[in-house]
Amino acid sequence: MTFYKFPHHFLWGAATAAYQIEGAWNEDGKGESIWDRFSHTPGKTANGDTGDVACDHYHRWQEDIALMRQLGLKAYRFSIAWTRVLPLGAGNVNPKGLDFYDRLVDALCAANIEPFLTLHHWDYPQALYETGGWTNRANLHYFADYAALMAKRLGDRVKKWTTFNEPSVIAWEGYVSGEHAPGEQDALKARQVAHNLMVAHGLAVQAIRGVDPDLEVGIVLNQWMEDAADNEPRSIQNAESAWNRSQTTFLHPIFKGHYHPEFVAFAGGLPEIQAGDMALIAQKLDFVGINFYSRNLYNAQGRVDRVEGSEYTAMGWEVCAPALRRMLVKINSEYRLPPIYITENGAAFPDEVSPDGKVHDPRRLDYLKQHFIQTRLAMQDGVDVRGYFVWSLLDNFEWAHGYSKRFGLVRVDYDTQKRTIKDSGEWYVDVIRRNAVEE
Ligand code: IFM
Repeated sequence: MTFYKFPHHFLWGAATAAYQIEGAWNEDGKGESIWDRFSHTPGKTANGDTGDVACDHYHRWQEDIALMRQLGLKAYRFSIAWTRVLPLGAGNVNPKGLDFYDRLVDALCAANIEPFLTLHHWDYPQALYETGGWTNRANLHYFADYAALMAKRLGDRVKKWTTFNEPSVIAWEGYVSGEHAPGEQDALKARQVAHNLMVAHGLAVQAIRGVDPDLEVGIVLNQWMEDAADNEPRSIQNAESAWNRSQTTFLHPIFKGHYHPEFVAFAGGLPEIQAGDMALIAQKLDFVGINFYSRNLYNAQGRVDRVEGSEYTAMGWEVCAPALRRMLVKINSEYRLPPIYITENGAAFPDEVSPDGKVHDPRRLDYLKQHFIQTRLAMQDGVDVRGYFVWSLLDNFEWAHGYSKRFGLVRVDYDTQKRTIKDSGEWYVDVIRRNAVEE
């Protein structure tokens, strides 16, 4: 039996995002987001599912905080629905929206759970989209205004702020594959969106620090590992090029101040960059959030579709925890990084409620255990990881997959909104209590 002890102040938490759990899509003055519009468009999501009700967290947040307490969470990562506080994305503020997050943060603090806030987790204001969205430079300043508004209101209690969740998904799924809102398919536009998101990130970092220089600001990037299947030079080269093309997109500009040449070649050239952009993007951050789920594997011929002998989650993602350690060590050696938080990690599996009323989810439990262990090993390798947020607290709306994929530590019955802590959640209680994982 090996015992993996974590440092004293390690921040164990769970994560969610507004559109995936809140529901109340048009209540109390909330404005329309691109995800409201997209999910209401026939054919865009599995089963026509929408986030209209989701986990009804907007009405059940107290019950959900009670669950967080039961789990013993030290921190909770959540996002603000931009259009709940600024229905049109800019201009008139909706006091009821601000009050909602105010109450939520108060209750988290009262429960001794540290709030860890994401400003934008994909639910972009429809009204701003109609004025050019992320491709309109003027709109980037509205994101900074929104950041300042939230920092003024919550900055006395929320100390850790992130600007964007997974900008790559916003750009590529939203503007290349079109599988996410707003559902466009225009690679050149996507490249510009990716760059403009970085500019908006830089403006928001300044805006938050303008409100209070002591607030800690970061961004959340999703990083996959790109592994070589063997020692063949071609396999190694294929993995390395894949990394340079797709995993450096945001790490490079943020931590080196320029785009990786292989990313630029892959994207068909540089986006339009204005004077001062790169310095704005490369501002020093207080921490970086890393989301990790899986890896890609390459042999001499190219990407391996299905890895023989490997387990796959319901998302079709290979389970490979050692890839998390390799990825952390790689980014740590290639960039001068601030402290890292694993801001998302978890797995979707087709859970069932057993006759005993419980959800026995040994595969999710094992997935988490292996990833916690690999993180601890990466820390021993010198990577400064300060905390870990399991994705997700609750089963929730998994974007284009609707409610068909369950990631939660807590099961949600969408007919009754009943919450049931799964075995993985019960196990997590113990991990947090002992601040250790045992294998
Ligand atoms: O549900 C998403 C989340 O919104 C962003 N990161 C990946 C998760 C699982 O796909």
